[in-house]
Amino acid sequence: MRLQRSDAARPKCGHVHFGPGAFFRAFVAGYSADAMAAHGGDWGICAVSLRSASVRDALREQGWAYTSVSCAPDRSENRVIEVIDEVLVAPENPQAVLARLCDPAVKIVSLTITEKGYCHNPATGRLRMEDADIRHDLTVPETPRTAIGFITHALRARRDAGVDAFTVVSCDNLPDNGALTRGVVLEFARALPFDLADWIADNVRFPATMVDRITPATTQADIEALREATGYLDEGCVVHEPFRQWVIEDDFTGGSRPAWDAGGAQFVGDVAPFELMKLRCLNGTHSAMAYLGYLAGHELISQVVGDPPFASYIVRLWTEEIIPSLPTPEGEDLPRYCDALMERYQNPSIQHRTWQIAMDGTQKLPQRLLGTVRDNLAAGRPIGGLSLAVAGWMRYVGDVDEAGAAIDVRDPMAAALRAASDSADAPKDKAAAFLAIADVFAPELAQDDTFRDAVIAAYIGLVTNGARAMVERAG
Ligand code: CS2
Repeated sequence: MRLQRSDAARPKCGHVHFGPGAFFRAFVAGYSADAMAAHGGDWGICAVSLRSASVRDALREQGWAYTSVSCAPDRSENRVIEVIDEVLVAPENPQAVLARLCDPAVKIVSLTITEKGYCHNPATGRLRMEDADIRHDLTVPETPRTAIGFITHALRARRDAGVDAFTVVSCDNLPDNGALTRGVVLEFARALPFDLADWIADNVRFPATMVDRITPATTQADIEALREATGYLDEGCVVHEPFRQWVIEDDFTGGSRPAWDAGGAQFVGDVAPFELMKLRCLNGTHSAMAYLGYLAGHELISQVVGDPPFASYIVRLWTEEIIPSLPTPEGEDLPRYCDALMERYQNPSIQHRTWQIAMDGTQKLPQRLLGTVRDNLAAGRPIGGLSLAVAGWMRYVGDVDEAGAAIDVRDPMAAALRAASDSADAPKDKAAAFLAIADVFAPELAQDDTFRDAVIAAYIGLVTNGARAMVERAG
């Protein structure tokens, strides 16, 4: 038997979301369910996939309902979420997506499209005008391919029809994600032959957010375990930790938004300190563990932190290099935040693969590790642990692990990484070739002697001694 949606009344659609993957279903949709359970409202969600049809195909027969499985170390809880109205697959019917975005009832457009979905240069935050999909979207407005193209063309249609703008809510792990999204949308709008950018600048709100819930990709084993426990088949289920935190800048067009605070979302004036805390403490150590842990043969994050030298390395990264770089957000205590993080990483019920987190490193490194390095260099603080993580990334994207087996490197810049790796033989020259990738390393950083020396030495150390030995030294 397949999971079926209940007969409860369906909210009308007021929200379009790009990126219907596991994180959206475990996070944004859950908060919307809480908001509507507490206060009603027509905040049903039209979810849009920019590529694959798999989520649509999994959810359609279930009336778009699915199970959110919350896994604590010792127990799990299932909750059926019924807030999705439909899932559109953009490449199959881009006009349907545009039509939905132009519906005056739609007040919110949110995004979990991952870092690369913004088509920006990770080192500068600027839109990559040379991106093939952006070029397409600039010239063929009827059938956009990117979220940026859909949003901007829909905003133009709304303006022309005299319909109010929607609010654009980025929920990706990018620094100042609201301003970044606004920046790329405005750059895109300025490159169009319509007078649109000023209207967007004046009328569209792009609140910043900090999002947090560890949600590994759903596996077949998760689907089977849920079937065992419930008796129904749910191919759209998501498995995540109990913890969640959503901090949102309270800046919405006409104040129109779901009461996400009913589920505990925090509406604040300034998200930046929260975002910095989360990106550097959580995502920074996640990436460090992904590269170095994978190289040392660990498949899961819980195994990485279960290996004592890794646990001490991570604690040392927090206490000596990351926490000193951060302002304390209101209501937070940074050492306690990191203690809680360690417990979250240890959760044995969360099967989070190092390989999954290692993906798309070129898009992640700047905000997760390099910003901290830059701040520490300016303040004369240590960077040894961070440099080892950066060198770990270089070693990882070099294609072979320590046992000589090929690594399946997934990155939109895979070709440039391969070219850098192939351009030299000696480890120190290879590391230098990676440092020369300007889309990742801003020139001031790549030319900083302290950083260069630390990364090159760590890279040579990794080649000579292996990841675990280097982590042991650093901890
Ligand atoms: C992870 C994040 O895959 C990754 O790169 O670091 O997805 C992480 O699990 C989330 O940001 C947690 O909120």
